[in-house]
Amino acid sequence: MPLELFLNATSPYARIVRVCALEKGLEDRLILNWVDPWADDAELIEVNPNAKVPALCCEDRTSITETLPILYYLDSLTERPTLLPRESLASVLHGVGLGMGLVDASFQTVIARKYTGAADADRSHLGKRRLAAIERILSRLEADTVPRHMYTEDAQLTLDDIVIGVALDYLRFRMPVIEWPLRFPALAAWEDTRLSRRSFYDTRFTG
Ligand SMILES: N[C@@H](CCC(=O)N[C@@H](CS)C(=O)NCC(=O)O)C(=O)O
Repeated sequence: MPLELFLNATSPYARIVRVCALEKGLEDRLILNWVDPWADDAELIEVNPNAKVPALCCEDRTSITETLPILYYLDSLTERPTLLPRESLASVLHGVGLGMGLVDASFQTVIARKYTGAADADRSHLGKRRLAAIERILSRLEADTVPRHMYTEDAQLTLDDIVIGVALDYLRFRMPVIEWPLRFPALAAWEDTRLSRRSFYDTRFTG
């Protein structure tokens, strides 16, 4: 059986997994099962009782839920390229943590706005904390001296490049008024070439 990824098109979490699968050269071993996680899809719930995407069915039909364990598993499937190089593990995971934090704060903001209205969501105690977290993480990423790979065709990306890259794209897609590229020039220069990378282009957010 091939690997089976449950996903939807606008999920930043699922996109991170897809980019990683492409970077690992796993596309021929992977089938994509498009589902609506909000529709109580029985097949998804069977694989993930938490009813969230992404969820992965492995070749032996073991299911793995949650983005980071899925990424860890995908990275283990081939030795090269590795998304988690041992020699720079701490700095890669530093970026992965910040990027996942940015995804979480942005996605929760988008969902809260959708279900309770933007004004109420953003004025709530939790809403203010989420927006403040987005600002602080962007500032930290801008100031970070950690070297990241440019998205040129021959670069070997690591997991931090992928998670932070998708997080920034998600903000641009769902929260454009933040205008982060205008306010954080180092990040903007870094991400400038991202869509020339096939894994990012083929999985770009649309709609
Ligand atoms: N902690 C999870 C978050 C995944 C998540 O929230 N996925 C969203 C789509 S972007 C979802 O499926 N939401 C459906 C729901 O919350 O019921 C992960 O890291 O994978």
